[in-house]
Amino acid sequence: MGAPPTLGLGMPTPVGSLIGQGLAPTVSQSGGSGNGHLPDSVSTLIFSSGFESGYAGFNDVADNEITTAVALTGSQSTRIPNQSTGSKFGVLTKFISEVDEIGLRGYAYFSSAVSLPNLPAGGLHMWRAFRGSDPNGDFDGPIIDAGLARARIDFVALTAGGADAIYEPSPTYNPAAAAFTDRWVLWEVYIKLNTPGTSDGIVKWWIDNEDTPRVDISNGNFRSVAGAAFKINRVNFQSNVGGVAADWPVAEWWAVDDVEIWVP
Ligand SMILES: [Ca+2]
Repeated sequence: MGAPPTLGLGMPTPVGSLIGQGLAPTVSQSGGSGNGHLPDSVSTLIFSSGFESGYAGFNDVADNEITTAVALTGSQSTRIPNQSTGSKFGVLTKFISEVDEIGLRGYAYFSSAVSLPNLPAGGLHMWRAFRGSDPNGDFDGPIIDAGLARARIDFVALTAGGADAIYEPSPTYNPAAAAFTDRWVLWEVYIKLNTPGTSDGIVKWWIDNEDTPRVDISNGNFRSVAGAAFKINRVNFQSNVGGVAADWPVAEWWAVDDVEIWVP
């Protein structure tokens, strides 16, 4: 096998993303001290992975693949195939100590060959930050409405109480659109759970190192059960593609590289 193709052409320098390679996170992007656009309240880096040593440090890995087909840094990333056959359900979980707020950074790669079909009861579930399933924060790809084949953030409160909510990026972000395919796209996500019973939860989602977050809300209500302390205790950097067995081309996949978890 020859040298793996890395996708450096035409991309911005992946600043702040080299810690998975054993390098110190000394390069800073705007708006933070090494944590990019994430606020200073989540300035402690507790986990990073560039996948050069496989899935070291992850607590749960299923059906994902280490690949040299694409890589942002180093020679490897991880990719998830679709699960339309029912035999695939990608999970890449990192358990963490409970927190009320969290920052996630990492790079996503979608090939222009990915169709991201809208599925009647599924879609592409990309990143998840949650405690078990309550509350459950998804970063979803295609959604139910065929006219809305774009990414969104979907919070499901479940037994944590609160209110389910969907946050659509503005402007629209469709990871399968030509502007975002065949290259690595930086995602930065900040979540601060609300004071139970008060709608003061924060969600921000930056794409492509843009200064303005495409999702920027400060009135989230993800938990309301009196006395309960539903917190974030895990992150799925890859979840499942498909959600249901449907007409998703078997060969399709998307990739992730250089992921980071930041906490207070
Ligand atoms: Ca890598």
